[in-house]
Amino acid sequence: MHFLLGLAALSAFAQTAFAGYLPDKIYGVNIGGWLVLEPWMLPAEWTAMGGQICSDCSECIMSEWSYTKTYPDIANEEFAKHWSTWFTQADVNQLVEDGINTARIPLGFWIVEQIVNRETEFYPEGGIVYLQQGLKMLNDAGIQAILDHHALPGVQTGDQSFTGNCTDNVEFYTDYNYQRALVWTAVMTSLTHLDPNFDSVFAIEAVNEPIMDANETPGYGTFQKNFVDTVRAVELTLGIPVPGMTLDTQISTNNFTEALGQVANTSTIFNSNVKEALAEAAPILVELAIQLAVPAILDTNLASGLPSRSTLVTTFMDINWQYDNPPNPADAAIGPQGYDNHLYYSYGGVAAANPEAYLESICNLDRVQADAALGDTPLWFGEWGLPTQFNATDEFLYEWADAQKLAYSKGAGWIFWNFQVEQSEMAGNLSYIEGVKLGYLTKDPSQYNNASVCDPYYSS
Ligand SMILES: *[C@@H]1O[C@H](CO)[C@@H](O)[C@H](O)[C@H]1NC(C)=O
Ligand SMILES: *[C@@H]1O[C@H](CO)[C@@H](O)[C@H](O)[C@H]1NC(C)=O
Ligand SMILES: *[C@@H]1O[C@H](CO)[C@@H](O)[C@H](O)[C@H]1NC(C)=O
Ligand SMILES: *[C@@H]1O[C@H](CO)[C@@H](O)[C@H](O)[C@H]1NC(C)=O
Ligand SMILES: *[C@@H]1O[C@H](CO)[C@@H](O)[C@H](O)[C@H]1NC(C)=O
Ligand SMILES: CC(=O)N[C@H]1CO[C@H](CO)[C@@H](O)[C@@H]1O
Repeated sequence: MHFLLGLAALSAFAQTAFAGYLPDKIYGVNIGGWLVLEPWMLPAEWTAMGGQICSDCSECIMSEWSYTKTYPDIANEEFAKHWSTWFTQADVNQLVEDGINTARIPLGFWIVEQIVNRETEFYPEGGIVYLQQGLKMLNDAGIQAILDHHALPGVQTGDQSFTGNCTDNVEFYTDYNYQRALVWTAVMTSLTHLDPNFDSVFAIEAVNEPIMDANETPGYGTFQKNFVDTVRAVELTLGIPVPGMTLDTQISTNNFTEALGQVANTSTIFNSNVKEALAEAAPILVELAIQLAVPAILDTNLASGLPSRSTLVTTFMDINWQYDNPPNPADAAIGPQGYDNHLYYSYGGVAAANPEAYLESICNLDRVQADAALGDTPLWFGEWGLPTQFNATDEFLYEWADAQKLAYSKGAGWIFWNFQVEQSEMAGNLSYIEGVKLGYLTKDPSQYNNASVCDPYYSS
């Protein structure tokens, strides 16, 4: 049967399946510290595993890379324990009770194990199965998910555990690593549309926190376009309508991975980077079809409702994340796209280190308008938290939570960092679940302890 005709015939009976659906307002949490382990968030567990904590993370065993290099024989097993205990059904139940509608899931490139260069790159294996299970829990709970490419091949920013390898050797902004990120993107887009466990995924984020100085991110604008094209190429191959784009390949198979190969071989609407990514993703998906038990990858007649699915929301850090004449991700958009900005006051450089200055700053935040003026809308705040540079009183933390939620809700909403942290002094005030228990964060995330908190601070 002809691939596309087969899908069209099926669609009449298909149930509605969702992708690309943006909640009215995002009230979200990050599932951080899970599939990208940041040791500072769980120092007791990390040191019990054999890791170390030091002030410069490149100087000790303080990243997944250095841990796996040090303990090659036990890393997979130790991480499997972590993956199965850090984020559980009990956590999902708690998030439902707390009214959370969105989860941003930080992922490393190594979750697609086939793109890891095992000679030089050291990462645990097996995470993808836990991702599938976690997404199923979220989907069953009605919580939507963003797949966040948080730790990029080659490391996207220096000296951070959150890139997987704490190093000043930043190599993401090269052809080789951009290409691997596109393969990752093709694989994740395919799984999202073909594995029912991924049904809760509505967005895929290209690059978490690239270097802010655009002079140090050569080729990033081209990558943005290739990222969107890769997502859309997979979707067109599946028969999912993409606004303003038509596939020029006759697909003559129900075997999706073979169809990817046909598009890679004959399409003239995608460039060679995108087509190579499709071709490289195909054999990886054949393996994942078996590992994750997703028969629809090999026979899309088994996938229901593809034509009724909608395109994913491609997502980037906003243009104002960078300076020095950055590329505008809005120029890459084809179909629905979202923008992410992160704001932490505790590192300094945003406002003077006192409560009044913090409130004056956040209450007059203009990032949503500034981005919208450049086409970067809808904007959500994909990371924020309650930490401060001073010893905050409880009274201030109530105001600080309310004022930030007010500011971020002027855009598409907010995603707190993090759903939980280990209960230790080091990681204080970063747990959403704990913050709700203590009352700083309201039980209903759309509410405020005091919705007038900003009134004395508005400057106009
Ligand atoms: C990872 O970090 C090590 C140092 O810990 C460094 O030698 C290596 O080049 C880094 N790899 C990448 C891809 O940055
Ligand atoms: C589907 O196509 C792939 C090539 O991409 C091939 O390896 C696989 O055997 C095919 N599967 C089936 C069930 O025909
Ligand atoms: C694509 O082209 C390559 C090289 O000519 C060929 O080996 C492969 O079978 C083709 N794939 C498909 C799916 O047509
Ligand atoms: C916060 O309080 C702790 C202990 O009470 C103290 O050691 C520290 O210096 C204080 N920090 C600031 C920034 O005031
Ligand atoms: C809410 O905040 C405003 C502004 O600071 C204040 O005037 C008002 O008294 C507060 N309301 C409550 C119930 O605390
Ligand atoms: C959850 C948490 O750690 N809350 C703490 C935040 O900071 C205030 C003030 O320092 C503490 O009182 C809370 O216990």
